[in-house]
Amino acid sequence: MKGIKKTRRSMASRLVAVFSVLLSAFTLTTGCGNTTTAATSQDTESQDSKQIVIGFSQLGAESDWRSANTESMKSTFTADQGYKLLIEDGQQQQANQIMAIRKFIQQDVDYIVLAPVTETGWETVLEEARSANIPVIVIDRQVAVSDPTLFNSWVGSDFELEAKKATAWLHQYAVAKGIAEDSLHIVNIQGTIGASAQIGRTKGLQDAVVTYGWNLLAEVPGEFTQAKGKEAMSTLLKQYDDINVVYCENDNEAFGAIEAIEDAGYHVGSDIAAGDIMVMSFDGVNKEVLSYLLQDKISYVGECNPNQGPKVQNLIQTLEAGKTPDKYSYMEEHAFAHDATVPSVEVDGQMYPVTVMTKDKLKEYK
Ligand code: GYE
Repeated sequence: MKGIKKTRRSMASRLVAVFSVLLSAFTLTTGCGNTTTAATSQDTESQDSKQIVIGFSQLGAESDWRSANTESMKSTFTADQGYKLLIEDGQQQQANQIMAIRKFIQQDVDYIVLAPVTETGWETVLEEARSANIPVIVIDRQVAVSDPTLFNSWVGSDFELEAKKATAWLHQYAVAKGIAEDSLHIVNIQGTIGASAQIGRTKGLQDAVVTYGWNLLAEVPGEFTQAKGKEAMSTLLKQYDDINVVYCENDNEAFGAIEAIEDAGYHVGSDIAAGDIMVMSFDGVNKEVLSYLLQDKISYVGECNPNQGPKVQNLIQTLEAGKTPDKYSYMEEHAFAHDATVPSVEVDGQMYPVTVMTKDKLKEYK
C-alpha cells in the first residue's frame, strides 16, 4: 500500500485492536529496557476515537541534540492537539528499535515515526509495518533500503552539506590567517559509526582533506557522547603531539574533547600559529556551546536543527488529508563562528553566511 494513508478504523475494528493489545500484554516480552512512554500501550485505543496515535522509536538519549529532538516531538504531539505519542527509547541498539516497531504494530498505532540509530538493517521490520498498513515517517538519520516505498517520508538534515560548510570555513580561515594547508594536523572524533550524521560529516572532511592537502592524523569513534569524546581525545593527545584541529562530529564530543585538551595542559582556541588546538563542532543546540564560541573555546559550530516535530506534524496532516507528502524534507541550518574572519562560505557554487556569535546574539537563543 505504497504511500497510501491508513484508513481510520471502525469501532468494531478498534475493539479487536483493544483485544489484541490486551492479549499481546500477556504474550509479548518487549525487552525494550528503559522505556520512556508518553502514554502506556493499554491506553492506546481507549478514550477519544479521533485521537491520532503515534509510535515513536527514538534511538537513544546520547546527546543534547537528541534530548531537544525528543522534546520537539513531545511538544508537538500533545493530547491538546489531538495526538497520543508513545515513545520507546532504543538505547542505541537497533534490536531494541526493531522490537519497539513490532510493539507499535501490535498496538495498531496510526503512524510510526522512526529515528534510526544506523542506516542499514531495516527492510524486514519496515515490510512488517507496511503489511500492517501503518505509514512510517523516518526522522533525523536515514534508512538505507533498496525499496524506498518502505517508508512514506523522511525529515532531517543534509549532513554532508554541514561538513562541506565546516571544511570550507576551515580552508578560508587558514587562507585568511596565512596558515599553510599542509600544516593543519586534524583528528576527527566521529559519531556512531554507520549513522547518517557520522557518514556525511566524515565524508565531507575526508573529501576536503584530499582537496586541500590537510593532514588527517586519525579518525576515532566517539559515539556522539561527552564521555567517549573525552576518552578519545585524551588517547589521541598521547599518540600525537602535533594536533592543531579537532573536528568533533557533535557538541557533546566537543565538550569532552575540550576537557581532555585542558587536562593535558594545552590551550583550546583559534590561534593555531600560537599553539592553540582548534575545536570544531556540529549541532549548536544549547547556550553552552554557543557561549563556548564567544569564549573562543570552540571556533566553528555547524548548526544541526533538532526541531523536527512540526515538520512531522505537517507530513501526518498531509497523510490524514489523503494526500502524498514530500518524500524528503530538509531542515534549515546555519553556521556559527567565533569571529568574522570568514563572513560566508562557498559550497558547490552557493554562498552561506557565517554568523559571528556575540553576547547579544547569545541572548536571543533560548
Ligand atoms: O548531531 C548528535 C546526535 O543524528 C543529527 O545525533 C543526529 C546526531 C546529532 O547524537 O548530537
